[in-house]
Amino acid sequence: MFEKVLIANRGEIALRIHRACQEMGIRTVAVHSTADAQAMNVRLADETVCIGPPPARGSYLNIPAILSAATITGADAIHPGLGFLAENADFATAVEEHGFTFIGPSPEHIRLMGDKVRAKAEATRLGVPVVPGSPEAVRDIAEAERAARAIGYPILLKASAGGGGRGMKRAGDAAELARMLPLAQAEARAAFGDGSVYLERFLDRPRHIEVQLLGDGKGGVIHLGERDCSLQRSHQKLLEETPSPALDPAAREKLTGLAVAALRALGYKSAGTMEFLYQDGAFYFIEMNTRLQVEHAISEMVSGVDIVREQLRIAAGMPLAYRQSDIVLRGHAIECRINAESSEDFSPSPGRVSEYHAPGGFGVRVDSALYQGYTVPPYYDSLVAKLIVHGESRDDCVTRLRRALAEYVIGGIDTTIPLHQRLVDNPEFCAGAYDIHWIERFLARGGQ
Ligand code: MV4
Repeated sequence: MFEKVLIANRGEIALRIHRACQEMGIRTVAVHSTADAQAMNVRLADETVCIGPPPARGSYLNIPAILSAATITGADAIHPGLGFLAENADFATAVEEHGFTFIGPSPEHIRLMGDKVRAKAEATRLGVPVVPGSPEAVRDIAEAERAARAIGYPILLKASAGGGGRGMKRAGDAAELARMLPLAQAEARAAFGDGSVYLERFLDRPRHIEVQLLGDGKGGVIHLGERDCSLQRSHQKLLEETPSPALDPAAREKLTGLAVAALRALGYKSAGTMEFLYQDGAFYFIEMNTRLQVEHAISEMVSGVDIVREQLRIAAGMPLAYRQSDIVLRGHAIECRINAESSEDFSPSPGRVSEYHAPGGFGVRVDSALYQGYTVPPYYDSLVAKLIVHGESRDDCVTRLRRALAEYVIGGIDTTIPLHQRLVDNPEFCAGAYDIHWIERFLARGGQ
C-alpha cells in the first residue's frame, strides 16, 4: 500500500479522501491555493504545499505545481478527487510519467469516455443500449438534416467533447435544426475548444439514473447499485437517492448487469459511473464518468463499501475486497447537496461561517470541511456540505432527513438547506414521482 498520497483537490472531497487515507495508515499531502490556507482538509493533512493563487488555473489546475509538490514531499500517488483534473487524461499520463501512481482509471479510458461520440459507439459495441442518434459528429446542415430524418424529430444537439449538459440545443424540425446547428457548434468550440456536435433523439421526460461501478483493471468488476439523480437545476444536482424509486428489481438487475458486463469487457480500473436516461421502461446510456462522484456516499451507505478505500487498494494493485455476491444493498439513502447559495435565487453566498452545528444521530452522515469561523471563499464551486441519510425504507429515510435538516445550523452565509426542507415536505417528492423536469416546476411555483 502507498505510504503517502497527495490529494489534488479541495473542500469536502479532499477531506473525504484524507479520511480514507488516515484509516489505511497512509500519510497525506494537501495542496492548496492561497485562498484555502485555513481549510479543514489542509489543517488535518500530514503535510501541506501551497501551489498557487486563488483562481484554479494557477493552483488546482496547475499540473507542474502539483507534480512539483508530489516530488518535494515524496508522495507515492496522486488522488485527483473530482472536478479540476480528475478527468484530464493528459494529467493522468503526466502523473505516471513522473513516477507517481494516478489513483483513477487508465488515461486511455479517461480519453475514450471524454469523447461522447466514441463512448456511445463503445457502449453499443459492448451491448449497452444508447439513445438513437448520429453515429458520428455531423459536419454540416445537410449531414445533420439527413441524420435527423433517420432519427426522427425532436432531436437534441450535443457537443462531442461535452457532457454535463453544456451546449445542448433542441430542434423540433428541420428549420429549427438549421438555426441551432451553428449555435451549438460555436458554443461547443467556445466551451471545449472542439466544435464537433452530434445528434440524439430528444427524450421528453426521462429520469437520470446512474450505476456506481468499481473495476480492478483485470476484468474484476462489481456494481453498488444505481442512483437516481433526476433532481437537478441548470445541470447541477440538488439531491440524489438510491435505490431509484422508479426501478423494480428486474429493471435494476438488467441495468446493473449491462453496466458490469461492459466495464468487464473494457478491463476498467477504479471507480466509474455509467449514466443512463430511463423513460417508459427503457434505458439509454448517455455518458460515463471516469471519476469519483460527489454523490458516491449514498452508494456507500447502502452497500457498506468505502469507495475511496477501494480506489486506493485498486491503484496499489490489490484485488477488489469484494465479489458481487458479497454486496448486499440494504435500505435507502438520500444525499442533499448543501451549497453556499441563496435558497431563493441560487446567488452565491460566500463569507464567514459564524455558527456551525452539524446534525448527527443514527443513520446520519455529514461530509463537509466547514467549521465555525471558517470563511467560504468566493472562487470555487459553492458545494460546502453533503448531508447523507440512511434508513431501512425510503419513508424512514425521508423522515430522518427531515429531522437532520432541522438540526443543521449554518450561520453567517445563505445555504440551500431551506430549499431541501421544502422539497422533503412535498407530497410528489415523498411519493418518488419525479422526472428531470419536475424540479423546474417545483421551483417555478416557489418551492411548494
Ligand atoms: C438528454 C435529454 C433528453 N434527451 N438526451 C443533460 C446532461 C447530460 N448529461 C445529458 N442531459 C440530457 N440529455 C436526450 N437524448 C435530457 C437531458 C437533460 C437532463 C439529463 C439528466 C438530468 C437533468 C437533465 C436536465 C435537462 C436535460
